[in-house]
Amino acid sequence: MTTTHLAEDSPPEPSQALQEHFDATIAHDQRIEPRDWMPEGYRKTLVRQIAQHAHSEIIGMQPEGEWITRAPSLRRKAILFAKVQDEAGHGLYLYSAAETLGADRADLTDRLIEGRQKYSSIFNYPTLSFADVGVIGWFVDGAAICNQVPLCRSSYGPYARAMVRICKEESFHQRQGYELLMTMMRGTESQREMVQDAVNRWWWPSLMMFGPPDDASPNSAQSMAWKIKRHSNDELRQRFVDMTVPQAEKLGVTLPDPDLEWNAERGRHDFGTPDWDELMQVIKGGGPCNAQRMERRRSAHEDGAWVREAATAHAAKRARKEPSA
Ligand code: FAQ
Repeated sequence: MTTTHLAEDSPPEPSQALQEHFDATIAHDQRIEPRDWMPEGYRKTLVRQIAQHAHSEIIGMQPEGEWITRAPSLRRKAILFAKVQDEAGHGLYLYSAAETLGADRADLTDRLIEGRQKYSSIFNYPTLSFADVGVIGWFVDGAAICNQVPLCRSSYGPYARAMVRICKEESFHQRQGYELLMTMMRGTESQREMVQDAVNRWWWPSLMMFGPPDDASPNSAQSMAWKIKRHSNDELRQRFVDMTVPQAEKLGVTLPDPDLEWNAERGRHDFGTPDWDELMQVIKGGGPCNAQRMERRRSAHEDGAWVREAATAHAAKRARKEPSA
């Protein structure tokens, strides 16, 4: 097999055999691994999605993190600490997965803090009460599970394998959120009101997490053909609604959608339309907390510069001492 270089700055033309091997691997539901040839568009799409996902986990530490010092008991503080730490871990697995595609972690971080790469819209909403911590676990981790369990079968091996562990932890996060809300619902009237208020504020943004509707999703068709994404944005949104409605009934809260009702013919719930203009506004940086989230991320990155410098110096010293290590 040979490849032909057309120009210095253009990638080599793939041989037909390489393309056919890639197509057959996808068609047979086998995994593409870092050593395999892959089309440049496939690699770029993966770096885009995995980086956005990693950034979301890292920025996603902020809304709940704000409550660590204000958690109402030592037990709740320890649980929240562990959850936020898990999110940092998820970000690190995902940056590692992006590195297997040739991306550079420092460059990805620069792209985030310079606003050149996105992170999930959901993390641009404020956490106004401790009930928000429970609702984030229930809705946001619940939505993440619906979206990410199918990614465990994504065609790119390192991403799919990272998702297995991440999904296990997200399931635990969702349960802790629901358990917290159950506890609050068994409490005082004002605690029940706090839960309902948090549900009202987080429901629609959670539906928006799945992305724009299918007919306005420019990336879905190609990502699904490559089996990076296994289901469309609307299909996953529907699954989330169907999963969450009985949980809301059990909890004793009302989901804030007058159009939400069971459709016996479809065997699924009908529901109202999210405010897509709001989603676009938040994605473009105009959400309630975008500026604050980015400012905190930038200052955390600057504050951590000395750690990165020390770690690099230490690694260089070790390499000089143990050249084969
Ligand atoms: N927010 O053509 P599509 C979590 C962008 S992790 C911001 O449909 P695609 C854990 C999209 O990037 C949550 N941007 O795009 C946790 C694209 O822009 P581009 C993150 C959005 O990629 C829990 C454009 O709009 N999860 O929650 C959003 O096929 C609790 C057009 O959209 C993942 O990243 C949005 N909501 O589908 C942490 C999962 N939606 O790049 C802490 C993996 C769309 O062309 C606490 N990602 N955009 O300029 C995915 O499944 C997909 O990337 C989608 C978007 C479904 C998010």
